[in-house]
Amino acid sequence: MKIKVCILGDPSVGKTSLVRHYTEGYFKENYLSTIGVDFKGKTMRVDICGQTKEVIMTIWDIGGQTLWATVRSNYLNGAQGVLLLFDLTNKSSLLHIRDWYMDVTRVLGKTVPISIIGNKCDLDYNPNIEVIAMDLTKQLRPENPNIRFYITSAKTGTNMDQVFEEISMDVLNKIKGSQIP
Ligand code: G3D
Ligand code: MG
Repeated sequence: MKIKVCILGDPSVGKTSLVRHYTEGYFKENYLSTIGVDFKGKTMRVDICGQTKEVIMTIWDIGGQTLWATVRSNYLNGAQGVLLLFDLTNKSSLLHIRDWYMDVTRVLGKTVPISIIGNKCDLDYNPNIEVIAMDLTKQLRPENPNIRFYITSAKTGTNMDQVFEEISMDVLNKIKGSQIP
């Protein structure tokens, strides 16, 4: 079984770093800025109804430039889970999360499991930004019950596994739920 997860957010918030650290197991400075789309896969074993199944999560890392708006629509198609990333040290990247959210729901035309992620928690940041992000998550929950909020560090790996494991479980549960007649 294969699932598709897209990661979106402003430039430089750490999308490529988070995906690479998770799928390749290390953090490296100076990645080339993502142009277009980068695909990464991760195979996981999950327990579905008492059976261990292999699930391949494909993570699509889409460049954040507005220039890529149409590319974004095309590549978001069929996304079963979405990670919206912002930088805890950059308030405007959080303020854009609502726009990213609207974009995603407009393109997909339905709600899918979404996680809002404040990245770079290894750096000093104003704790207020976390409060604002949690508020936003709460505001969106009535229309999307499968919305979560995390803080992560692509550098140290804090909460990284949890983010990817939980979004894949949410996606799988949603698939399972829709298969019940
Ligand atoms: P993007 O894919 O969202 O555009 P990148 O972002 O993954 O290219 O990361 C942008 C910059 O932030 C990179 O720095 C990267 O090393 C840094 N970065 C990403 N995640 C973290 C994190 O969790 N903690 C810290 N401290 N830095 C992070 P450079 O200097 O290479 O541009
Ligand atoms: Mg990138």
